[in-house]
Amino acid sequence: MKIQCILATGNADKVREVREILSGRGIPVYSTKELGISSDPEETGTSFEENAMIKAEAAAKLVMERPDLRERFAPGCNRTSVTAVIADDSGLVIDAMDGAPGIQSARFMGHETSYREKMTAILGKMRDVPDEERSARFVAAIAAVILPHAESDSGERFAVRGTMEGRIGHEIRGEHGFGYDPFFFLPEYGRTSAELLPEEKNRISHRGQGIRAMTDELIRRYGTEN
Ligand code: ITT
Repeated sequence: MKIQCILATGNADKVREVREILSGRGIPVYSTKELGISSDPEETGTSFEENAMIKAEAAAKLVMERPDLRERFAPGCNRTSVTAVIADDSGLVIDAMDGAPGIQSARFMGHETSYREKMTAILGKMRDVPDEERSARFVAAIAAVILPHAESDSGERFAVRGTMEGRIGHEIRGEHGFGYDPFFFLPEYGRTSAELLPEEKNRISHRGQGIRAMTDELIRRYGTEN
């Protein structure tokens, strides 16, 4: 079956990265924004996976409520294509801070606070922490809700996870990426993830791994590469 994805996010950087990662696999990705859907459900889960599923389910519900989108992405009688509404819940887990900011990464110190301020505050807190105790990882859970093909079909759902290990550096460096990338140091590259080129980051990142695992799972369940 032909596979297509609707990416449920309000974060334009995630849309850009997911498109870059999926280009080449022939799977079209539509963002909720370009479909005219805006969903920002409360992230009440206690894990990345739960929150990713909350976002995917909320967006899938909105797609099914819009007659034009339902007809386009979940036509009752068409079994030649399958639409996965996918969502990413991600964040930075710092061991020396007991896993913070974790699932609170976007909300940490408030949405209005810039990432430069958030990173500066964390660097201050960790001033005396030696390198061997500065371990951290980016985590991305990618959840999928498969839109039903018929009234009786309840739609499958599942989630996968990707991680990228590194450590908190001592300064803010680099112009690429977004969020916490400029102080996330990758010892084997001698650079922060904001100093990697986009294709280098996508090759090793939590999101790259998560989206590739999700793509493999979709192809395994629903068909061949398009
Ligand atoms: P949506 O919920 O609409 O997808 P969001 O930005 O609110 O967008 P999250 O709740 O998943 O997304 O928060 C993820 C935060 O984790 C993100 O805003 C960054 O602060 C951080 N983060 C995740 N992936 C990152 C990456 O690749 N590089 C740097 N920071 C990242």
